[in-house]
Amino acid sequence: MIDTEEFYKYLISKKLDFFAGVPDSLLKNLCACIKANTKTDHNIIAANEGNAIAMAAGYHIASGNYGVVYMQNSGIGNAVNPLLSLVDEEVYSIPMLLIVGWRGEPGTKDEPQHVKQGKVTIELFKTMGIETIILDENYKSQIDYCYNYMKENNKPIAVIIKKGLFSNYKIDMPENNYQIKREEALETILKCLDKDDFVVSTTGKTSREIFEIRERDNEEHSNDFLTVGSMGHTSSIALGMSIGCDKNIYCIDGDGSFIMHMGSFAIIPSVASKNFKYILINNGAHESVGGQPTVAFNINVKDTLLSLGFKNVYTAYTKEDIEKYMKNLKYDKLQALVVYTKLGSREDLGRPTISPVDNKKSMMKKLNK
Ligand SMILES: Cc1ncc(C[n+]2csc(CCOP(=O)(O)OP(=O)(O)O)c2C)c(N)n1
Repeated sequence: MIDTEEFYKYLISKKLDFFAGVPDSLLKNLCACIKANTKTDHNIIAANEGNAIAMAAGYHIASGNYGVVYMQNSGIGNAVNPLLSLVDEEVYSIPMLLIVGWRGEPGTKDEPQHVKQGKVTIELFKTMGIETIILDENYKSQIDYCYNYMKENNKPIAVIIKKGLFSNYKIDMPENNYQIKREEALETILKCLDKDDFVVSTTGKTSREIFEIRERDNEEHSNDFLTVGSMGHTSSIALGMSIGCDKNIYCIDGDGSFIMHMGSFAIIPSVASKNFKYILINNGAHESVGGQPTVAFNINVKDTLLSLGFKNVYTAYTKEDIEKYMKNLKYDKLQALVVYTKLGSREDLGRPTISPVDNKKSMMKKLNK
């Protein structure tokens, strides 16, 4: 195990003091330490991992220093384009240190959405010509090596982080004054749906909670598409479904996911049919992976959606608000509901026990009969 604070201090001693990235559960202690000790314009929680690569590139161009980008290996997909067409040695040749959480490491047990990504993580970097180092207790010499490598080669280099590598660091979950928890909001939303309504729910604890609510209530899972991976794409999956059938499709999104691929909301109003219903659970944080803040409380989500072409956007703070506005969402218009919730989830929250393929099959059977 590595002492998280000592590791952070070592990075700073090497002038590796500009951070950008998307939080990850394996990096939650490191992310908490970076956040607690770094000024805000030197730790940018990015919309997505590709943006973080681009910020580190810009920072290097302007300062000559090397940026540090942290991400879960799921984020490699978002990062590939700027890694290959911006920072690659055959393009602008820009060095940066990548810190990558290794979910789905072969030989360990992990969730289905991490298994393939975990298997190909090292190979993906190899294919991109990016050297990888699996970080361990000898981190000082490994970071020295990375530093010299960046200096000599003007290329990115990645350190890969195994589960449990970083010691605990106090995680300060941001507080807010909202009244209900995400799980209570989800229970209320699900109760308001008809048997014929379908749900596409976002990555992280939202889908886990929906799964458990259905289990507890002895309900089937075939109406819920639990988007276990592919963070940020829930709204586009729901859009495709709403075009592919005439059922009401309720997208239940999180603010981190909404922001990750916000561009999709420029497209949705231009094509969405009236059966596309959007619900955003806004807790202002990446709660599922350690509560790192998002910028969702700084932006006016309602006005943003209205300006993009949504006809009505309702704002809910209580169960009663949700019940009231869920009735309105049934009308044939492009509408959205933004539910403001506090942070926190059950300690004993489980994970879906049906496989993603079985989840999809049962939904397709129901939709196509
Ligand atoms: C591309 C990608 N980057 C990062 C992650 C790790 N991750 C899983 S859930 C999550 C947070 C989602 O935040 P939000 O949508 O606000 O939902 P909340 O957890 O607050 O309910 C993150 C960052 C991921 N799964 N995929």
